[in-house]
Amino acid sequence: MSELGKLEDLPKEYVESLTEKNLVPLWPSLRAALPHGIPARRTQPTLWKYKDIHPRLLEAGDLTPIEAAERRVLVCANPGLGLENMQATPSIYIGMQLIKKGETAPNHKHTPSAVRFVVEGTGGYTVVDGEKLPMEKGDLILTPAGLWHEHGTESEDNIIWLDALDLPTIFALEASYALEGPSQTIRNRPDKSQAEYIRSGLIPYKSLSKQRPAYPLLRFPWASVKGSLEALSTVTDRGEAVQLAYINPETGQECMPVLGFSAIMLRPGESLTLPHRSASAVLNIVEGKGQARIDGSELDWEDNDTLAIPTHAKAQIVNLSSSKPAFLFQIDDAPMQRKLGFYEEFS
Ligand code: GTQ
Repeated sequence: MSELGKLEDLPKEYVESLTEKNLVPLWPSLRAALPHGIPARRTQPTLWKYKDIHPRLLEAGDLTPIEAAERRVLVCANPGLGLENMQATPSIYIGMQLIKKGETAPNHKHTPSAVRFVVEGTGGYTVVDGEKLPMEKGDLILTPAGLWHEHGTESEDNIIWLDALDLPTIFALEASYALEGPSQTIRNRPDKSQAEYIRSGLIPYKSLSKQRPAYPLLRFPWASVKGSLEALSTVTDRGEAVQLAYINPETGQECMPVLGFSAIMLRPGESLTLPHRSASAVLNIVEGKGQARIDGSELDWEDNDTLAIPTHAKAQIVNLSSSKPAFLFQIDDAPMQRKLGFYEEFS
């Protein structure tokens, strides 16, 4: 392989003449833009402990009224990517949001797509496109690009959830913006996970003769996800992933365009090697105690902790309990990578 020419090798006057005309020579930067074999990665394997986040989020609840925050969120920012850029991985934004008794986070819509994964508290809700979606521990709520959404709570409790957004990509495209609107009129009926899409394999018959809706199911209750993982675990060999993908029940495809969502069960004492692949990911621990080994970093996790896995990382997760299963929620950018045609798994 020949050595590429450096910027210093070029006459100063020549480089200046280029700069003046907004031109740049490629070859001094080619290897940085297209490294051989593996991408250049700044993302660090990172753990955000819930015991560090929780008290500071409550403090934010005292310091900043909801009216002054609009969304009261502490962002899990990867130190390798610059905290100010608010990226857990290059494509995944993660925040922890608090709503206190009696508060509402006002109605808005935006170009990034978001999901909410409930961490703590009962009685919360999000209204999406007129549908009131209950939020209980472990429930996944979708707020796709362009749909109105507002949050609130009807209990005495605080409610805390994890926000995952494709914001870094939409922002990089200079396409990120929001609109505010009046509070939505709520349709007085159960959400679709309780009526139209109760069981996998069954969809409303009328869907067959229509264009399939882009976002038919906006809520995935944890109780059914957990029960499904437990059932799957009975037919899955140890060391093989007990993992379920959240999909669009009308199309069988991933439920959001950029980010993908799945739930993982680790049986007592089980160790799972995650696929070595091109996607980055974030894990949130629903319950359990264990360790993640990511590219040589050892991170000890427990209930509600969150961790970042860089692209192309070698990662293993271990349930350190010998008696209890562990349950994890995964966010990754595989859907976008697949659509762009470069998703890879390495053996
Ligand atoms: O709740 O709509 O963490 O718009 C960041 C941006 C949450 C939200 C975030 C948002 C929201």
